[in-house]
Amino acid sequence: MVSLVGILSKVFFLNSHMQIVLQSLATNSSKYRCGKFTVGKFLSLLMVSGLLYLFLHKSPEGLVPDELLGKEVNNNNVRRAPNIRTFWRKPPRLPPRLPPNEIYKNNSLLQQSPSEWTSRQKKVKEAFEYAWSGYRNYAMGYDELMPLSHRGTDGLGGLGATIVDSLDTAIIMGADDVVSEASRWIEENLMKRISEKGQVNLFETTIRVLGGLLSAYHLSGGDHAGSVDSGIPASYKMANPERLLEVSKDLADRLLLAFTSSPTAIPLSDVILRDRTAHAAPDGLSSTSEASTLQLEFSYLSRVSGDPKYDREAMKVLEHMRTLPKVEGLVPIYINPSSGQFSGENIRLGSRGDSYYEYLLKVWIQQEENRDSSLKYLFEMYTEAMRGVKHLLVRKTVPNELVFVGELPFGRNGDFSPKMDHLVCFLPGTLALGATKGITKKKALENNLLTDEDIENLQLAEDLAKTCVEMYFVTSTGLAPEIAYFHIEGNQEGGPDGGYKSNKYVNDIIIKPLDRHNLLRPETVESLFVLHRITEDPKYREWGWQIFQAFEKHTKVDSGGYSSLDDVTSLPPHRRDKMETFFLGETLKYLYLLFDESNTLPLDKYVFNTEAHPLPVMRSVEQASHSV
Ligand code: DMJ
Repeated sequence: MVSLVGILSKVFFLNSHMQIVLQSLATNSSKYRCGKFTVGKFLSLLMVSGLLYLFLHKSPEGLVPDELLGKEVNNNNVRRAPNIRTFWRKPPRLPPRLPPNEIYKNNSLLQQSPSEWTSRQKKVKEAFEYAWSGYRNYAMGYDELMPLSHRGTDGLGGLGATIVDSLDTAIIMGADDVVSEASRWIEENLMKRISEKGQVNLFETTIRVLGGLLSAYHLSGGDHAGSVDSGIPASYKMANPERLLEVSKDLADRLLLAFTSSPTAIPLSDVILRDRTAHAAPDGLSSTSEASTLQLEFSYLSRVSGDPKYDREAMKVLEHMRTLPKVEGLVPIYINPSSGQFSGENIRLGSRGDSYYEYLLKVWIQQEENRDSSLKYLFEMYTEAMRGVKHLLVRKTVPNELVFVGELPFGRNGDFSPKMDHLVCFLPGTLALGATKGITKKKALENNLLTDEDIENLQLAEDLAKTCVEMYFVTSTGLAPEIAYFHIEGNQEGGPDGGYKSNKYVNDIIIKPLDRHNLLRPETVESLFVLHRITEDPKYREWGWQIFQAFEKHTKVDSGGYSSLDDVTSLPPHRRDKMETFFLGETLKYLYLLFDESNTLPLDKYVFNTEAHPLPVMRSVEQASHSV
């Protein structure tokens, strides 16, 4: 595009010069008729020299070379036609070749001006409004949109999950119409739905619905602290906080049955809302991550409602988990609410394990007043677990040394599996947050706040984030598969079999046929957002922008909304007919905040629940006055 514009402007420039010459020829024609050299011949000569000029001064292909944008250029495969310039011009003097990180630091072209980021942020807001319009037009009141078949589906119990998951994103973005529509629906329908609906999953309903309601309550000024720290302009539309709190309490009272009906501290996995009863999953087991990812929401509700029961029940889970045997801080992915013990030996940071580790840190961060006292054990559990991750799960690929987190499906004495779910890509953000506790790396270093272990964890966060983005850049759509395998010494786990872009890491990352779907998940952009806030390195924004563009190109549906994909390695990718609630609740919110120029929702004052709903860090009055 840039080169086309360049050529056109040159043609235009040449034409205007020719017109001037023609005009003067027309007015002074006799002066220029010398012997046989007529006006016609002169014009032909002029045209030939014009064409020659264009040929010799063709614009460069673009402002930024592909390789600087993360697109690998395979020079071996590119055969260029011989060009007359090759004979005429000296080869350009190239800058020294730098490793990717240095390229990003040093390239001023990549440090886009603030207005460029603001315009990119606006595009994310437009994408959010587009996603919402598809949902509103075809699925309003359902949990999720099926964007291809133009209808809704209730996979999460029928509480209008997309609406509640979207509300705080709309508030943060200043998408006022969405705020009005979503809050009106919640005010008019949600209480009734809660009293009439059947089975819901405790974890999903807590992180998406309760978390969404409470975050919107806070941002709307419900606890009288939102406007102080959030950085959201006061002119943006808010919801009615009293109503949100009322609905939150009603929902949480029913969800509490999962805790109080269990014989142990581990809650049952499902609740029948209308009956106010709870039961275990058919196999009797709860996921470890599900049981341990409820505390940010329940503790905040206790704080704002003044009723300690929510916090008490939810915190019992973590206090109990503290007492259970672990493998260097790592835990199996199932737990039995009947016995209160872990079940099996499968250890991973992907599905069913992930947010256990996330909440150890975030619950500790949330209750600032208790960090050095009653909740100190949580940071110790987190620290021990991260040491376990580094010792037992982190490996490097061959040939290019990508750092990844694998699994121990049969415990510490079983074989290591070089498999990593996309879900694991929450970990770079969590590690970075754990290192600086939400302030910038620069500030933490200036104030001597980082231990050697913090610096090591921050480095691991950066290395893992790179691997997560390469899971996107290695495919032909530029979108990551749900699961990747990695090539390690002595274990190749299959090999690339098509569908990859020309990319340096094709031999390092293996994508198996059944793992090639993309559900519009947020984890990588979540980590890019946190890493950008903490390191202030512009490469994280550039990576996020590339991922956003790939979502725009391959998942946007003409009639409204965005769709999950079946296969990220095929072009065009087959679509799955589902827009997950977390695309609006998390993915687009994190992208919007990644491109934000003004530190909205600062990470030392806010903690994002695992569904990206920001809740305030809770401080005692004394702590709050110290930090002012
Ligand atoms: C979300 O519901 C949450 O982020 C959860 O912790 C993991 N899975 C999805 C997004 O991928």
